[in-house]
Amino acid sequence: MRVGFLGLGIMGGPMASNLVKAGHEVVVWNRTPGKQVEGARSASSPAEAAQGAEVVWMCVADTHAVEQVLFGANGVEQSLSEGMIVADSSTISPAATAKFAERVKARGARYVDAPVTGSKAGAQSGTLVFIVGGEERDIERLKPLFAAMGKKIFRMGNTGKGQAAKIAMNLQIALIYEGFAEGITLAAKLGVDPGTLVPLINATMVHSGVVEYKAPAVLNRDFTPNFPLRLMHKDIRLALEAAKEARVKLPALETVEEVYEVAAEDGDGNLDFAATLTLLEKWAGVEVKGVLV
Ligand code: NA7
Repeated sequence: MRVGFLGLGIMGGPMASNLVKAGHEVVVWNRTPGKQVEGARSASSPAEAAQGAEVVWMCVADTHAVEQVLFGANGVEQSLSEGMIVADSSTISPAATAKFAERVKARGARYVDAPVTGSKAGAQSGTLVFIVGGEERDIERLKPLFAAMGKKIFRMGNTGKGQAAKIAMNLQIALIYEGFAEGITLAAKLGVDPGTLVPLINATMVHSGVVEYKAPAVLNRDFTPNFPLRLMHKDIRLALEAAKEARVKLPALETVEEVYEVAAEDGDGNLDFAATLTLLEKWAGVEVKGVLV
C-alpha cells in the first residue's frame, strides 16, 4: 500500500521501518528534519507525505501535535482525498479525536484511531497491540499494515473508543507501577532485599505483567526510556480530563499525577516512567537495588 507516515519518534521510527520491510511504499515526514527511515522517501511536510497516499499514519506526541499535523500549515488536510484512511497511533484525547475525525470525514476521507501498547521493544519487533476505534471496513483495509507493525488488533468500538480504552489501560499501568514502587521502597527501608522481594511478587497473586517487565531494569537502576515519563504523565492527564468531562472520580490517579508532576519538575521527563521510583526513594532516604535471585 502507499502510506504516508508522520512522526519518527521512539515508536513511529520503527513502525515506519516495519512497513517498509513488509514491502509497502512509504513516504515519511518528521517535524524536526534529519530523522529518516531506510527504504522510505522523506517528505518536507505532512501534506507532501499524504499526497497520493492510500493511508496516512500518524504517531506524534500529543493532541496538539496531531492537530498541527492534520490541520496546521501544510497539514494533511490539504491532501485528503475520497477514501483515503487517516490512522492515528498517537495517544490523544478521545473527545478531540471525535472532532478531528469529523473534519477529516467531511472531506470524504476515513478516520481510525489506533493507539498502541508494547513500548519501544514492541515497535521494533513488530509485535505491538493495536487498540482500535473506527468502522469495520476501514479496519479491514488496514489489516496488512497492522500485521506489519503488530501482533494483535482489538476493536473497541467506533471512532474515539480506541483512545478511550488506551487511556483507561495506561491509567492502570501507572497505578500498578506506583503500587510496586511504593511496596518495594517500603520493603527496602524495612531491610528486605529487593532482589528477593521481586521473585516473591512474581510467584504470588501480586504478580503482574507490569512488574515482570519493569522490575529487572529497576533493580539494575536502568531508567533508559521505553515509555518516557513525560508521555505517561500526558496519558494520566488525558484520563483525568476525560474523567472530569464524564463526571467520574479517580482519587488514586489524582494523587499519582502529583508524583509525575514533581518528577517532571525534577527533570526526569525523558527517563522511563519507572524513574518515578527515585522520588519515593528520595523521600524515604533509601535506594532500591539488588540482584534478582
Ligand atoms: P517521542 O519519541 O517523543 O516522539 C514524538 C514524535 O512526535 C516526534 O516525531 C516529534 O517530532 C513529534 N511531534 C511532537 N510535537 C509535534 C508537533 N507539535 N507537530 C508535529 N510533530 C510533533 O514519542 P513516542 O514515539 O514514544 O510516542 C508517540 C506517541 O505514541 C505518543 O502519543 C505516545 O503516548 C504513544 P520531533 O522529532 O520532536 O520534531
